[in-house]
Amino acid sequence: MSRILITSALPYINGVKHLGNLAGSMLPADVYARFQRARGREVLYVCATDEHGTPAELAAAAAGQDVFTYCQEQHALQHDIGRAFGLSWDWFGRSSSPQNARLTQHFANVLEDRGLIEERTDKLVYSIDDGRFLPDRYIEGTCPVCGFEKARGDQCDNCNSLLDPIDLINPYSVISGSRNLETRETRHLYLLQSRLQGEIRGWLDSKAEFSGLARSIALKHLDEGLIDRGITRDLAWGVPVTRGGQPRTGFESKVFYVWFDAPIEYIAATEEWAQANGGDWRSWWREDEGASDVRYVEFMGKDNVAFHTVSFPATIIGSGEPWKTVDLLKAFNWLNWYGGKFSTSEGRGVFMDAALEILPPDCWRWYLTANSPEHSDSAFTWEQLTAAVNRDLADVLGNFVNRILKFCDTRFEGVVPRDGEPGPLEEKLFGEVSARIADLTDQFETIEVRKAAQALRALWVLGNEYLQEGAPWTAIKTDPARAAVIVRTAINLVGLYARVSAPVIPFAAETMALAVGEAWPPVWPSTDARAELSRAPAGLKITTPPVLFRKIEEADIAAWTARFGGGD
Ligand code: B3M
Ligand code: ZN
Repeated sequence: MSRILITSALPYINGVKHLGNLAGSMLPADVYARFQRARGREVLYVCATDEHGTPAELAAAAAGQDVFTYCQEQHALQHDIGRAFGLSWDWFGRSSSPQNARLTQHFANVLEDRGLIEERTDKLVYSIDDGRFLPDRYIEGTCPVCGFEKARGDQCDNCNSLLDPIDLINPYSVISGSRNLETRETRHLYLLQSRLQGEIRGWLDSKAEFSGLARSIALKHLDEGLIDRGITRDLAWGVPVTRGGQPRTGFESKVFYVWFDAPIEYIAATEEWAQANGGDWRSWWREDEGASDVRYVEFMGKDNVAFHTVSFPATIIGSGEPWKTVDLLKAFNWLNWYGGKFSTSEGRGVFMDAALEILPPDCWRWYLTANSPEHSDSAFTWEQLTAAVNRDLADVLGNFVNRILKFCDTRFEGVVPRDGEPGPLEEKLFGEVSARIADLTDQFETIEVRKAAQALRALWVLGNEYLQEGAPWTAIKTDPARAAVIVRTAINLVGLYARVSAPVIPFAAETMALAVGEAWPPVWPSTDARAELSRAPAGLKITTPPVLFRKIEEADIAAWTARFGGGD
């Protein structure tokens, strides 16, 4: 498999995302994409903003903007922040694109032609004063389960029960506050997932590579029995409902449900990318047009798994057309915030924009990778962040790099020395480095995020041990040739570290690469450490970058705790 398609769950448009969103989808997807590009594979990493649905309309209203302008601005903002974090999307699209509208309408039509979509009559809440239906979050009221007074139509944020708007006690319109509500009949399209039960289960059984978490969530839904799903809503903002290219009669004031069109945007974003870059999107998505040699990997938080193992497969498998489906679904647990959850609606936690105000992107990328909420929830703490930055990045990696480059600068005029031959200490190093590269490559290849971070750190540690044992600052007084070998080898280690660290800490990696004349973008090393550690030749002029990682101090933590909370 030389072509790899990567998607990360589409961040919702209603505001800058928090670190939990980053840690559980976009960041690991980016790390994997960077690794595979360095391996020489043809990678396409697409993502997009998820722009439809009631939360977008409500957030726009709260911002005093029309939803079109709101989405445009928020998309640009999320794009810029993602780039500042080093997210190397090949395309960051928008689910409100014309490409997505066309594809969404296409799928609905094909599914209906195959008898998998049916019009049904629903009883929904209608607001007489607002003159409209109140789907999902447009209605609030008292939770029938726990009595919480601000439960939303689709879910109670207090007890997490999934709700039906008509079950709310004492409901009111979120638009006007009006309680002058009644239930009215309205027609909606249903995707008959119950008929696809057997096919979806068979499909899931054929996917040996899903993470355990992803599989168990999918099986739970299949064991409970798939239910038919309403795929339209009484809303103005979204993909219009058509039949045969014309507005569908009786659906003129309705659109497709956001969760119907959002995953289709993975395909549409590829089409957006192709149109902007002259690529061929169908060769990535159609088995009959070349996609049979594509490996498709999805990254997402566990709350999105059901939509990707049941709903989206139902859409594309149900179409009967040869669409590419996911080969490996990597699901993540939650990154928690001091005993609670990060929360966009309550502004709790650290958000991506604020994060970059206080630390460089690599610090966050390393911390969130090393402490990934991969096999269980993980908890953000300022102490852990400090340990990751100060111990791993500053003391282990940064110290090694700065120490050896400085030593070369002061004792060898910044030129890689020529003298001496590798001895037993180098032989030992070559053996250890070879084994560590093999381990790291395996962990990245199988997307074991935390283990990859451990393997990477283990490689960094070897450099410090080597300098400690070799002690070039002593050798230079008695045996300059010996010191030269050590310096030459250690400078080559810097180049190697640039290459293997690049997926996780691309900014520092580039600085390291440039300092020692290593190629950029990086090429992944073989497991032949002897060869990989002789790339920087004698006579090469190196440069000494400023300190790679600044340490976090007590005063920083005090200021951040005051600003963001936590630590109490
Ligand atoms: N937008 C994630 C969320 O907002 C959702 C993912 C869509 S992936 C197609 O929770
Ligand atoms: Zn409740």
